[in-house]
Amino acid sequence: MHKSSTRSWAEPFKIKMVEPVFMTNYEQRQKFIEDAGYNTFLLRSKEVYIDLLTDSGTSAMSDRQWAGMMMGDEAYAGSENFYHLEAAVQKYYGYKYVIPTHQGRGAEHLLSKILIKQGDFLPGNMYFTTTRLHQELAGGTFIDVIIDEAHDPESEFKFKGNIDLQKLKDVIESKKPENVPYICVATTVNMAGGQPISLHNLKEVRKMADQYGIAIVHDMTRVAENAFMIQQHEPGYLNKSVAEIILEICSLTDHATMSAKKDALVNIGGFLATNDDDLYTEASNWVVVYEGLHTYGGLAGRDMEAMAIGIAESVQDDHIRARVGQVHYLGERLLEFGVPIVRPLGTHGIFLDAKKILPHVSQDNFPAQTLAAELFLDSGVRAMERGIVSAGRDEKTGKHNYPKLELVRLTIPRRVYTQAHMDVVAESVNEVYLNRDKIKGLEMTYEPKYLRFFQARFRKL
Ligand code: PM9
Repeated sequence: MHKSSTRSWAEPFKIKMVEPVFMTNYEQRQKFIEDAGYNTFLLRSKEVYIDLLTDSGTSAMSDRQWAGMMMGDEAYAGSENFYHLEAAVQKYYGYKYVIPTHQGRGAEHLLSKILIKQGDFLPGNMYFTTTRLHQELAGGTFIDVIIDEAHDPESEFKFKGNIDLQKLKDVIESKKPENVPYICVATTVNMAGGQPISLHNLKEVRKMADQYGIAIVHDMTRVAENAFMIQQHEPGYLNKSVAEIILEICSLTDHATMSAKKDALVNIGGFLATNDDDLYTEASNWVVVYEGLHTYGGLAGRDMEAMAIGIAESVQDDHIRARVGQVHYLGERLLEFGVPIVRPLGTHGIFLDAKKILPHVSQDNFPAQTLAAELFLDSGVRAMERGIVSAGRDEKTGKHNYPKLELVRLTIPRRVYTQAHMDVVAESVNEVYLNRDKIKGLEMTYEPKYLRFFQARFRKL
């Protein structure tokens, strides 16, 4: 079933094994968050009740995947599981070659190293933290060419992941095509609030890329979720399966980086995929330096097997409908409470609009970081800052980057929590929202040089 239906999105699975979570009181949580420097990344997982930090590596694997793990062929070279993974990538994504990496950023590292030269420019549909850093470390500069609507949390436009073709053209012409090694296209734009790109827009981007002889690199971390949104909202796709739409998306791109810890339902793993013989040859040489041999890339055989099976499960319509259904259920509950969130609802999480919720906290006092800490204090729900802390500093001026979006991400792990958990999350967010006037901001006491959001520390003003 892949059409809109009158039936609820209920999960196409039942639960076979459970894992206890810990409930804490307010005083305990006060100590935990203070010890963690008001950074939810620095909490211990056992201090967390409902963990919505990320959907990365936090999925529940299926019985099929666990069975597959027992079939790990732990050979250094040429593991059978690598060939299963290769076959899955070819069948479900359509790319010719695959090089496994320990996770997404391993693939980003290899690709940036090979394709970017000092002084290059990389236009794309909004930055992602690790992706941009690898581009910068390789000598490149990322330029945001996403449509303006993506920066407006209230815009109801259905495809806020789209690229603004005029902005893209301007970048290519002003920087010269020879200095633009590729265009970055993310399917499901994480930092915009989990927003999809349309196939119509991607086809236009392909045309422009061909016109200038520039490649397209696909960040396919959440391609299945994007494909589901195309199926539901783009004219002409309601009768296509998610699997068919994924193949069409991938066919419009040249190379891909994948964090399999998201869509592909595994706890660790990623890959670089490409249709290009030369890039494959070079990447399969570099991977030996940084990750491992090209037939394992930092992964155990069992991890590759779980990934191959996870990829097949992730493209099923029933799976993706329930996955997005659960995220939207949480979003609808928050809308009923009147909490300001990014619209339209994203597919991997719900994003609270911290600028709107805490207008009295200036961006220099980290509204989203503050809100995430307050939510933890209220209920033990852990969320992630996606605002000025994540945006980091400008490489050249050393000043904070001031993103328009100042968001707290409630990211839903796949196949992990129940509808009742979502209710508790919505109730707690509402509680914090109702008491928002009393909330004060934070100041940073420790700032790491790279990807500061992971390890920065704060104190309450
Ligand atoms: N995303 C996330 O929580 C994990 C850590 S970063 C806070 O959203 C995209 C679109 C991602 C992504 C990771 C990566 C990197 C690339 N692209 O974490 O290295 O969302 O596997 O993937 C995280 P790895």
